[in-house]
Amino acid sequence: MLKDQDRIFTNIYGMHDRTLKGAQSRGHWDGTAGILGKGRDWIIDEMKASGLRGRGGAGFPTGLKWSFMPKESDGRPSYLVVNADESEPGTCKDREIMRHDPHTLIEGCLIASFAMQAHACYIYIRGEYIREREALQTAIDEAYEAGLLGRDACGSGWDFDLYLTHGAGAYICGEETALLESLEGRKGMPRLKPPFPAGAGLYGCPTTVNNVESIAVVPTILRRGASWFSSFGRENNAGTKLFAISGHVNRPCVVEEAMSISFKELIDKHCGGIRGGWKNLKAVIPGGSSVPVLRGETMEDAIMDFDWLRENRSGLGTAAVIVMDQSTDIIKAIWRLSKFYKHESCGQCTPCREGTGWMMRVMERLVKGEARPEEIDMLLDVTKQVEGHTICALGDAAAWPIQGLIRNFRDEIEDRIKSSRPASFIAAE
Ligand code: L3W
Ligand code: SF4
Repeated sequence: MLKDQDRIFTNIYGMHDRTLKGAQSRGHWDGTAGILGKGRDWIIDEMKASGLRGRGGAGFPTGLKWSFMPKESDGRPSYLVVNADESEPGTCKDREIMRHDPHTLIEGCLIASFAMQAHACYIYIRGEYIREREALQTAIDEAYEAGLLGRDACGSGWDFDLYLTHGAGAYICGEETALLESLEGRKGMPRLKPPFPAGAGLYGCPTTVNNVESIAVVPTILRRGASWFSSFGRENNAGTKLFAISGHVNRPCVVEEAMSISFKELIDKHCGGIRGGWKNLKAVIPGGSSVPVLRGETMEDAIMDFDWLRENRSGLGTAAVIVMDQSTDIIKAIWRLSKFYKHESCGQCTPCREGTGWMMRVMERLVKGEARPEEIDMLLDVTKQVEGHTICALGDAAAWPIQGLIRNFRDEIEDRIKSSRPASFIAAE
């Protein structure tokens, strides 16, 4: 288990003072100008050496992503954009950072922007995070007043402005290029990639989009050293990580742990175990709603990192761990996700626009037990037509949970069809 002295997020439960004074007493903003003084190459090299992989779902190496930004300006400004549009079902880790530890993020914005020669950074926060927006804005104002942001930020000689802007409830605006469209004042629809944002992002300028947690860990990594951070977790899965655990555990929580912790330790140590004991575990979605659901038996030996979960045909995603016990109607649970993705599809590409509706409707028939046996393979076929054939990852995200359901719970679907028992969801809806 991670020791308290190795936790980056020291105020994740809001037990301490979140103001600038409180943050400074916990070590934030300590020697920031000195870190900037070590130079851009040092910062990016250190981030690469730390092994940090993006915490927003895709796990792309952060230092490598920063290195894609131009070293020499071609006349266009560079930007950092922080993706705080946390909307993945089950995911509520960035919320805790912004609510209780906002200065960790703000200091990270300055350092990361400096490393990428960005004089401006935009934090795009989801519209529903009203309290978090207020907490963040208060902290930004404090940092300006203290001279930590603005002209000659922290006395470093670097001019830096930080802007907070918010979304209006669309999940798709968490996709990085839809987010940029929204920031520019247009409807949030994903752009075709390439070009990646590092080549042409915000207003056509070089831009890096990073998740809140990815940026908030930067100051501590640079203060304590890349080798300290990379000492946690297995190779290629370095660092500490926030896990948001919900569902049928005794104490749902958000907790910072070492990457590669076992699922069993994570649940026993921090959540008081599975509701009704381990035998009662039925299924787990280990990384937010976009990754395939796994059977409970598989999870008993699971290692919570990118590689183990990918090798076992799921993913770490946002590390939002959704636990379901034997009382769960798993078909109905995945149907509910289908409904979500259908609702959130931006509709610009046909396989996603039409496919999410198709998948949801067949899922509805499976829940009700009205489907014919051959519809299971037909549904699987539809998921394959959507997967990999769309502009952004929402198509994959809609397809994968259903593929996981069919792969791992086919027996239950077949039983439902055989017994044709109506599901409780008709009444619930
Ligand atoms: C330059 C290249 N840049 C990749 C950059 C790219 C992006 C990052 C990852 O997210 C995941 C999905 C779900 N040159 C590059 C390059 N990049 N190749 O690296 O890119 P990519 O395409 O692997 O993924 P993505 O589309 O950014 C998809 C997860 O996101 N997800 C989660 C959504 C919700 C939240 C939340 O609530 N916090 O994140 C939804 O699908 O796991 O795997 O920056 O530009 N050659
Ligand atoms: Fe829009 Fe779906 Fe296409 Fe993404 S995959 S661009 S959400 S229609």
